[in-house]
Amino acid sequence: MKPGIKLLMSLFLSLPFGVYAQNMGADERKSMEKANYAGLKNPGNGVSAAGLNLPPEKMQWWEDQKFGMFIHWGLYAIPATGEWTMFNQKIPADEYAKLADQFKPKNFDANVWAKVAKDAGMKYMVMVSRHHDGFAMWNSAASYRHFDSWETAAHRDFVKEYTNACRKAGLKAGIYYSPLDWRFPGYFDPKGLPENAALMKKQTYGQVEELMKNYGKIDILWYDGGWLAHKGSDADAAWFWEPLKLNAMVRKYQPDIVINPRSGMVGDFETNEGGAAVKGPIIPIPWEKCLNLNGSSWGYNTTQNLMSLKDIITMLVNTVDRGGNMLLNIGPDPDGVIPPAHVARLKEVGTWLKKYGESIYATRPGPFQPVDGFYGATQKGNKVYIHIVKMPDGSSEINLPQIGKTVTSGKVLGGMPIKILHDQSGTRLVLTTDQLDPLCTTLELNVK
Ligand code: H79
Repeated sequence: MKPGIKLLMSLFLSLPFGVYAQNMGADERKSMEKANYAGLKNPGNGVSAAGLNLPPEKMQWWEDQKFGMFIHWGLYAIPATGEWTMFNQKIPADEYAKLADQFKPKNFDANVWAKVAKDAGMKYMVMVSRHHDGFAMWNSAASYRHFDSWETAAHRDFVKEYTNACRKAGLKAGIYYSPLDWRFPGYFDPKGLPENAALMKKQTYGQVEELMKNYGKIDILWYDGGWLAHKGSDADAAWFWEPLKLNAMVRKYQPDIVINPRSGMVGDFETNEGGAAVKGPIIPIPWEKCLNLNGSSWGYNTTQNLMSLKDIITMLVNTVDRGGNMLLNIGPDPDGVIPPAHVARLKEVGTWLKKYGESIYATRPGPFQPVDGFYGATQKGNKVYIHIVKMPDGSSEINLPQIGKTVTSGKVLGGMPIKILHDQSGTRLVLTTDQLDPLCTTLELNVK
């Protein structure tokens, strides 16, 4: 083999997977999406059209964020049994609508939410503008039967207050929107009740347009519930919602907005929902884990299953080490207040990130593949960061495989040097037991 070709080949082989993934073309991405990645539901499913998805270079800022705040807040905060209360308890729409008379939060302040997010080390927010119950949290002319926070007791535009607060705090602003609306019988029987279903669709187009047009630059559009008749996938319902048409309209107002995959159109990123552990190899396409800080439900719930700090940090590093962002949900109470215990827990996360954020933000996964239940890695420039979520009992060493790079030195991030030994199988990192952190031992390595 010619030396030039050999050099090229070895360069290619030594490229960490994550870096390679960032540079791949649309076709390559599509075939990767079709692969079966742990935790991702139907990756790559949905309709697509040239130019409707963002090119990889326009996704870099999103991939840099790593940690965001999801907010589920609406009428369902009042019964405090979760955002599916209307459906689960079979409450008729007229009955449920009465909650709007009581929804008059005195202590809601979006700037406080933004501060809680910032103090937690979060870089973006995604607020539910309208969940499946149909109640719009803004001044929505397109709302069916004026079911919105402007034309009811609250008389406030929460989307406006929220988007303003995001920008003031320097946080990226995301909006969650549910295409489906349980108030429409046509949702449950679109073929039998096509006129009613068409009304629902008209509302969706009108409301998405309002959200994209009236609130300045929106960074993320997070659809959820593009199903029909309460079955199937979002992609199965694409014949009805016509997501290519819907999102072409979105791009007219917000050309660079990052769109999730739940409108029935292939998304700019993939989603992994729920509290299940993140496992498996690096996922080389943009993806996001979303889950609840209070495991009871997304909306405010008086039943508490608050995640421990250890669980949050483990979830975050397991996600980031596999190339994902983590969107952690809070459910403020009917008055708009985030429960104090939740604020305190988020603050602890922020304290951890102040110290170890360098190993998280703006990194890419690799060059070492994660080992489930043990460690994973991120990289940035000539630095590699190792997150040890659990050292095997009695051990204080890691054997890293060969990667075609040399680890020249290493230390506990912000702490003391560690011992590094090289042999044919790879690199051995030897720590002293007092260098082990039960929360997450984070190492910083220099590589060449
Ligand atoms: O907003 C939060 C939840 O309320 C919402 N997504 C997060 C972000 C959500 N709730 N449930 N789900 C997502 C999954 C629900 C799936 C099912 Fe079905 C609904 C199973 C049966 C009914 C989907 C629709 C699959 C079949 C029909």
